[in-house]
Amino acid sequence: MIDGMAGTRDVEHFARMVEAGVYFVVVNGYSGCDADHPYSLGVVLSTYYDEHEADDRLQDAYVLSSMDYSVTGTIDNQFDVDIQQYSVTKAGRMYFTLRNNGSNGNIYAIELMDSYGNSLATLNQNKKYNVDLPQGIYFFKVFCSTYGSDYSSTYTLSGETRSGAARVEVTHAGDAAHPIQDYKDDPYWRVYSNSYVDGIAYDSNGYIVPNADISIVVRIVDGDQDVYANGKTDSQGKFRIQLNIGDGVGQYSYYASGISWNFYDIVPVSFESNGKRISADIDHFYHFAYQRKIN
Ligand SMILES: [Ca+2]
Ligand SMILES: [Ca+2]
Repeated sequence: MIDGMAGTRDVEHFARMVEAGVYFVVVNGYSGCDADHPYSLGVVLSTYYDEHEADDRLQDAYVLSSMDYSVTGTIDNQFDVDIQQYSVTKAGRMYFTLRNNGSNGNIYAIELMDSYGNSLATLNQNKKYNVDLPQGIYFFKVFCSTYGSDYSSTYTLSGETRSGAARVEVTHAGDAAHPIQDYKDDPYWRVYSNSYVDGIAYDSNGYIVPNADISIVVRIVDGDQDVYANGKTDSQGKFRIQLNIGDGVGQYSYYASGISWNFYDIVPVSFESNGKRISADIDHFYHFAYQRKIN
């Protein structure tokens, strides 16, 4: 039924779906003989397997076919491991999480492996990870670091890989059609607490970057703190990211003749992609604070 087992010094492990019946397991030495060191063999039958079984070896891995993935499964017995294969088609930063969906008994863990099955890292459940990876094929091995016999509880492995951009152009931000000319010194895009920022991301050669990671960093006056807003570009290299920066404090004011006083801040804005600062065609926003109507 199974042939071509890996010949290694490691623990060999496999799973197969079987019909009811009688089965035989034959153990051979892969090479040589050693009378002093016994092997041990364990077999377990499980009827609670998940839909992706059997996926316990690299060659039986369940293939994650899209760049954004989410797979839910169970570790249904003490021997079970679930292996997923994932292709990084363009070098980038992979973001992923292994979530424990409420099991108190099982503690899940994940091993990230290269295309040969060499371990790159072993990581914990319920944490967000990111790792920069070159193009290639990778494997995730989900297992229980502690198995609490919780055979029906599920884990969810989800993640994605984002490309790095080198530069962004902001095409629009806030409520006005154009950067506001009237205030302080330069024209600035006028943004509010929850404004959207639209733009395009490019690589260092000037080509648009689809699926690029984009973070907007606004240094607001209130608390003198950096506030991040994160998103990614679409297939055309365009992004649309919503800010969540609260109202400005009103360091400056502008008198709109006979109508109102507008209070605002001019705040530094910068951009990052996969954690690295990148260049941009703007460096400040007009950050609206409040308005006083003139009666
Ligand atoms: Ca499983
Ligand atoms: Ca499995």
